Amino acid sequence: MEYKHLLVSKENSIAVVQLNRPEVLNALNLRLMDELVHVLTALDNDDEVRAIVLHGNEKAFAAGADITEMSEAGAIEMLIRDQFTKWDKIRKVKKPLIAAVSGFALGGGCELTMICDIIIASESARFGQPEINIGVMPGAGGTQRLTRAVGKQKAMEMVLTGNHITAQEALEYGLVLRVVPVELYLKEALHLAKEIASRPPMSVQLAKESVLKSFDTTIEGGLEFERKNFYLLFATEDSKEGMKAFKEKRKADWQGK
Ligand code: CO8
Repeated sequence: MEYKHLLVSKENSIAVVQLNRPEVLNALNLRLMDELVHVLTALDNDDEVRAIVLHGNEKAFAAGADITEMSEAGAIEMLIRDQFTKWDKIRKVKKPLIAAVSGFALGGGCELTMICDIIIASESARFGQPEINIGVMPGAGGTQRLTRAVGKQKAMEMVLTGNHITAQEALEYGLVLRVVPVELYLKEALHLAKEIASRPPMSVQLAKESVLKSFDTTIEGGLEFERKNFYLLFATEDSKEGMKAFKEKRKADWQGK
C-alpha cells in the first residue's frame, strides 16, 4: 500500500510511524486511518520489529477525526463505514506501541494515544475530548479509556466540557508516563522503545497482553490469565536462555522464541 498520510521508517528493531497531514493538524480522515491500520498490521507481523513508536509533529499529534469529512456523513453512513472495527485492529497489535505526543491530541487523536501502551508527552502536549463542542461525543474509546486512565471526576469534566488539559495535568492524572521538553519527546520515546525491544519478545508480548487484560476482566479472571501466560513462557527457549545467562553471569542472547 502506498502511504499518502504516513511516513514510516525502521531502524534496527524499532519502527517509527509519523502521522503526516500537518496542514490540518493531522486530522484523522478515513484514508489516514486505513493506512495506519495497514502499516501497524504489517509491522506487527514483521519479525524484525520489536517496538513501534507513533508520533505526529511538534504542533499536533492529531487534532481528532477529520471534521470536514465527518460533517458530510449521516448516522447510517457512519454505521456502514464501521470505522471503529478498524480501530479495534490497532487495539489488537501485539507489539508494544508507544505514542510520542507533542501539541494537540484531541478527540480521535487523544483516543489514538490511549490505544497505545505508553504515552510520552512533550511539555507542549494538550489532551482533550472536545467532541461535545461540535454536537457529538467521543466514539473511539474516549469515555472508556480516559475514565480508566484519569478516573471518573476528571473524565467527566473533560468529556462534558471539552476542555483540554496540559501535559503536566496529564502527568498528574496518570494519562501519560512522562513529560519532557519539546526537543526531547521523540528521543525519549525511541529510547524507551529501544529498551523494551532489548527484552525477550515473547515475554514482552504476553506481558503486554496480560496488562491489557486487567482492563476488561475481574481480578480473578485476570490472575488466571496472567498465570497461564507465565506458565506458557516456560515453553520458550528464551526463558531457558534467560535463566542460564543469569546463572552464568552473562548477557542473555534472545531468540524471540
Ligand atoms: N478536522 C479537520 N480539520 C482540522 C481539524 C479537524 N479535527 N483540526 C484542525 N483542522 C484544520 C483547521 O480547519 C485549519 O485548516 P485551515 O487552515 O484550512 O483553516 C488547520 O487545521 C489549522 O487549524 P486551526 O487554524 O484551527 O489551528 P489553531 O491553532 O487555531 O487551533 C485547534 C487548533 C484548537 C486544535 C483547532 O484546530 C480545533 O479545535 N480543532 C478541532 C478539534 C476537535 O474538535 N477535535 C475533535 C474532532 S471529533 C472526533 O475526533 C471524533 C472522534 C471519534 C471518531 C474518530 C474517527 C477517526
